Amino acid sequence: MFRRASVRLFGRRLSSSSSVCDNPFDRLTPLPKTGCSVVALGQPTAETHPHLVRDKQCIPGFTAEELSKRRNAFFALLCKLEPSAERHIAVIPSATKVFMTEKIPFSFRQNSNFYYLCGFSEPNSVLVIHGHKKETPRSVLFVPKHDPANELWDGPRTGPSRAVNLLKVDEAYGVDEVEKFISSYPTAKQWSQRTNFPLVDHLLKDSEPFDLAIQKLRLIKSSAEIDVMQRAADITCESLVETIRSSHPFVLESQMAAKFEFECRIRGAERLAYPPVVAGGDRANIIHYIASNQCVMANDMVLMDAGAELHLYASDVTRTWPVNGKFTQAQRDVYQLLEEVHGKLMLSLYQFEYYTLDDLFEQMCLLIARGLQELGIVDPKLTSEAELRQAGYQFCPHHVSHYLGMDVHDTPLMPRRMKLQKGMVVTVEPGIYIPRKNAKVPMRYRGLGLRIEDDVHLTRDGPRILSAKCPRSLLDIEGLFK
Ligand SMILES: [Mn+2]
Repeated sequence: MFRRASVRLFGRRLSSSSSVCDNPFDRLTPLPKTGCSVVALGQPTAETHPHLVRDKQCIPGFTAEELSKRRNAFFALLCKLEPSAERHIAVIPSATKVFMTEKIPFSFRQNSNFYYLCGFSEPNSVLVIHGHKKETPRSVLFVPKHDPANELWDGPRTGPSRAVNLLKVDEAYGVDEVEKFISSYPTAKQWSQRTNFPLVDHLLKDSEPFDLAIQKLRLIKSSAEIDVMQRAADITCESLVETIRSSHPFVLESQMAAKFEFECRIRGAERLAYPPVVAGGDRANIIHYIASNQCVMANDMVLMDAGAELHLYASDVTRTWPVNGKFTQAQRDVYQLLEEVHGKLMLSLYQFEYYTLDDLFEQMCLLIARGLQELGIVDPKLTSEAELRQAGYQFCPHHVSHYLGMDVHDTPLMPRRMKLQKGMVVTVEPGIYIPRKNAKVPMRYRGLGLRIEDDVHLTRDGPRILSAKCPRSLLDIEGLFK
């Protein structure tokens, strides 16, 4: 932006080679020859945003073929769920625009199911997948039509015909035609998702939710999805490292939250995947502490649970560290125990096919209780596993894991008591929480709250930690301050 010396301001003379397409990415990825003559759509394309969408992809990270395979697999699952029905019609609404205050929208995030199945990025749209159970289903997209007055404010819309070209759905129409399409559709088993899209809700009174089918699909990630999730995790890890390094006694939680978000966004994340928890000292014992408005005392640790979202895929990482760069002996005792628990859970994941997430949770509770017995925090007389698990649970009120994907708590209908499978991404997040008011434990441990959380891809060769780039061991964390 600042390197073209011949550009003068106030319209006097612009260098002949400068253009509105001049951007900081052109040194990384040359813009195509057609440059500015390419029509901008309502979402990035390989032509207009080559730094986001690679050749052969229709949306960042994914090809139209992959999206089409997802739709076919989704339809096949619906047919399997209701084999007696000859025809099926599934209506998948997009997210709608939500307003913060008069005419001021919240920044838009597409509905995950809708985007997973078709990749369309605009609000107020509907995807319909329909057909006979013995045939390949057809996909019809209903999207906002071109409207110069609206596009003046909100930017270009893709419109029906270009949506077909870009996303390779079978047909597309203006969204005002969806009602006619659905009401004139022959008798079929109807599937939909509960939504705040009134149009779709009143048309589909007899429909059944398709959530189970879509979540079954989304639970197992493709290699393209893993690529995006790996990049999201890398962004998170690099940003966490920068945030840890920049912390110091009396740092404000809000400064660390801002630092983290800044580091994520300059690395390409569109937003954070969830409001981060940045909790100094005893506040780490409030599991969903998101106020982040306090100052962290010199000898306190900070617990930070945060993740970048990249191309609608989440990462979710937690680290706990002393803001002065050196663990006290009490912090060290508990941190080392937690690190060991984390390590043992990761070892179990080498045989993930024999375990469920609930099994891992029970393991965590037992390991925490045994470790805390050694520290004189849990009653040494407890010996039965059931008693110990119960005692451990008192120090970690949350689960040790959830599935991760486009949503942070991804595919929530998939039970945590099902055996783990290749292709899943799960978090591993043991924690130990000792609120200051817990008068039953030795004074030096009161007010400590710790969690270590990583994102783990389960592969044929065992667990692969997507968030490995962020140091986890006590020594490595202290090393970040040297
Ligand atoms: Mn988590």
